[in-house]
Amino acid sequence: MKLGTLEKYNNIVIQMHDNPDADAMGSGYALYVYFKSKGKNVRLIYGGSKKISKSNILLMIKEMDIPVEYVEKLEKPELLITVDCQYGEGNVQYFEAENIAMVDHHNTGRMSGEMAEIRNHIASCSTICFDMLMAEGFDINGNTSVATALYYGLFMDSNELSEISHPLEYDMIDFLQTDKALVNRLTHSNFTLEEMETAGIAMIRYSYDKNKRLSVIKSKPCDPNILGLVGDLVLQVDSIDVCVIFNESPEGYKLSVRSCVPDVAANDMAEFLTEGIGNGGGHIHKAGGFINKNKYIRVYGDMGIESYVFGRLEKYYDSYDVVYARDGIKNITGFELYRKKPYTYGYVKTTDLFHEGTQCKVRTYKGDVYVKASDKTYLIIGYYGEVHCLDREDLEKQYLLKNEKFQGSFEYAPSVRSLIDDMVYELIPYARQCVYREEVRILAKHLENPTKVFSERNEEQYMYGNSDDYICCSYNDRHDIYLVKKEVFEEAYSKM
Ligand SMILES: [Mn+2]
Repeated sequence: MKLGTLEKYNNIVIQMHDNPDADAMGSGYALYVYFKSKGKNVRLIYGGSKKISKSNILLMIKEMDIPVEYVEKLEKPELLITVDCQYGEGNVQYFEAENIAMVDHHNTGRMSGEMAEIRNHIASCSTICFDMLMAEGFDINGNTSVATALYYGLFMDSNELSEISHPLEYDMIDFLQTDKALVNRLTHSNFTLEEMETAGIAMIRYSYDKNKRLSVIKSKPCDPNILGLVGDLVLQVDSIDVCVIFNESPEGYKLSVRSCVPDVAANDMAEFLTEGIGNGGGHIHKAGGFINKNKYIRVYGDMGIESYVFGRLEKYYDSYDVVYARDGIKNITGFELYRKKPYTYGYVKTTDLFHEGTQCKVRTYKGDVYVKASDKTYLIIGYYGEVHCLDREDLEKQYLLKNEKFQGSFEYAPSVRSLIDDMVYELIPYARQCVYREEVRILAKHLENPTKVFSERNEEQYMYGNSDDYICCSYNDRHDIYLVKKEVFEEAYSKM
């Protein structure tokens, strides 16, 4: 969905979920300002049984001058846009409307379409609104309140930015010019005394598994940010390596995962705990997730959430094999020989974008890569849009370079920013085609069980594959072990 396409409507109501949080407010306010700037008749509302009472949200409204209205009745608008929630869900009061649009990051099973923008791998709805406003060329930084509101929405939905992982979110943080003093004040009026007590009680009632060095904590309903706070504290305990903390809200269960050991990545565990019933993610040490109550009931009926979490965690620890690349593959039974099909990569000469010597940061779906521009330094764009750096000599040795323009499209287009003046460029328009020279032969096998592979280069972090995927190793080096997703494998390799 594009915001521009909604401009054909004149009477627009933006509705946040009941008892709006910072993310709903940031999203709603940003869209309000956008449609106002287009000369629309627009209102920002929420319904439900109670008016906002949380002090940080009240402060946000006052300081940013957000024209939010609490309504019980609503005259049928031409267009109703729900933000940080989806029309018809339990957490958003029902109002009639001629047309309905939605912007949300919760997983309810609904997909994006002409009137819906749903991206459930994004930490906050504010991030999605940021991206949509940027796509319309809207000057977000021209309005400090809007920039700050969007930032604070992401900040609060990601446990103070600790649970973010998507490059779009890093872009947003880099880009927004916020009122830092206000964010600081908001951060210091976040919890009530009652919530402090809730956090204390949650910690007293921990449960602990000595063998797994795992602690699970169920807290009473409270601000979701309490979860991250308690999780961070609990992880500092000497006998705890992994902590899952969760609580219930009217629409579902919010959870935070913390881990300080390489064999459990917090984001993996959060994904596993919410699989099929919600959404989870983050990075290896800190992650968060949300379980949708309707979906939970559909799948697990009246099973108590505690039994679910414990059962699911038990399954998580039992469910995977571990492969250390340093040990190599000793038994090749079941492995077959494959050849890599020719695949066209993109390559870019760094001095085509920047002056010799410029320090720059390449942002990709798989994290940031730092390089110094020089005539000899080239960037290669891989299968997923990930980028790595090579010098001219190695590039020519390994790849056949062509002059044709490289045409790839990725979920997140890799971009480069100069660290000197902060100029950002997309990489793809500068990229030309290249093909790997050598015939690559590998041994591969369908995984039987979900597997974690620790590569030789980085034993801090593992690759995770489920039983659909393939485990591969280089024909010439049995220590060069990696996992490939089924759909990629079938496209990239053929049996010999
Ligand atoms: Mn949200």
